[in-house]
Amino acid sequence: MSRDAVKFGRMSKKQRAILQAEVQKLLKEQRTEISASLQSSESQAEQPSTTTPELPHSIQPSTWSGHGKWDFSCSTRNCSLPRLQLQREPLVLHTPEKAQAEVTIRKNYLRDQQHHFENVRPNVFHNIESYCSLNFCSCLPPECMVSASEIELLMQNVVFAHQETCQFPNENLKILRWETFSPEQMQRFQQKPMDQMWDSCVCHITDAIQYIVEFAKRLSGFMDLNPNDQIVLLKAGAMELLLIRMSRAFNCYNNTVYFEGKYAQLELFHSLGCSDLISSMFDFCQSLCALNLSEQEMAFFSAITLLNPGHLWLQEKHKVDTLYRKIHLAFRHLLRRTHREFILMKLPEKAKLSSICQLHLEKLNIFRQMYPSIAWEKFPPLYKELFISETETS
Ligand code: CFG
Repeated sequence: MSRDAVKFGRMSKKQRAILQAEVQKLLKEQRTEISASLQSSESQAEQPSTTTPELPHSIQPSTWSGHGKWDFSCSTRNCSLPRLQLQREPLVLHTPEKAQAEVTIRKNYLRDQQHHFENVRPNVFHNIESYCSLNFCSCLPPECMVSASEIELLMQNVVFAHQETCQFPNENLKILRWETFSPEQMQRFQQKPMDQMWDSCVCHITDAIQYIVEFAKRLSGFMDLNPNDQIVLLKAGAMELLLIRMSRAFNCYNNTVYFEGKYAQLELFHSLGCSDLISSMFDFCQSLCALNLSEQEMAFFSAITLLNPGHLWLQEKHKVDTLYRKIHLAFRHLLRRTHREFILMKLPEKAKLSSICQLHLEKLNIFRQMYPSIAWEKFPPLYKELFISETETS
């Protein structure tokens, strides 16, 4: 059976031609819209000193009440804006003075690092030697050889991108670590109707993904990729990065994850009707937690997971490949410096991450068959754009 036959079923040639033309038109429209918006936010990102960083609403100070609780309303709820383009208008995070102060601190930090790097001679020797050997191992083609200072800047870029978009400070998550839901509270979640539980989870997931899109946009080189490739990488990587990030909100000692104000055991998600998916997510977080990754390592693991040059649909694979290699090199340099090179062998395999994401797509499809209108009308546009195939979004 041909692919088209699977996609379109039995229909006349004429009917099929009409349908295919419609699908093509929709595909084209959607791609144009997404790429236009990714580009428009690119131009905003070009003036970091005059605009505040654009981050989702939920990062605003009011969301974290200071008592270790978040506001459970979903920023993506009933909002027509959040899609891959993120917000078109930058959201004001802090007062302009505070934002300016942050920019200054960051600039000074970068300048100091650069100064230190260029002027402390013994260090330079040491570093160059180490960069050279790493460059050599990574087998970069000569045109992609990276200078020591480029690696250093890349290292800072990846770490900053993560820090600035990590959604919750680690300290806040740690404070709440031992606050778990009571059996009665658990029961209340478990008795929720399936569609309602899906709805809130999808909403929280989409919120988190907005930060991931922002992380991608802040990675140097990502916005220089062609718009098709940016979308391909995000479609494939958003869920993977969410899983990696979720391990920050996972307590491996009692197997709980942060969910709506407290840490929840896997049984709490019972009414979603996908215990195999949830338990593989928990297992994944458990295995990642065992590595005790620092925030820097988490940042790099996220970046190399996102910039996977192996995707079938990439148009400029070589560009992604070069970026991937450079970031991998910077990662190895960081690990060498901190004597943590062994973790490279222990990081979860790509196949593990993709199989969980595949399972998510399968469960979503089952849910959509059960509640077609809910998935369609209530799920945030960004979630649909990422996880519901383009040919189905008509
Ligand atoms: C860590 C925790 C959260 C989101 C992201 C929002 C959440 C959802 C499953 C767990 C990236 O790291 C994250 C959680 N979160 C922020 C909230 O619960 C929340 C809000 O406004 N009030 O609370 O979403 N947790 C979460 C889904 C697990 Si799942 C169904 C995939 C096992």
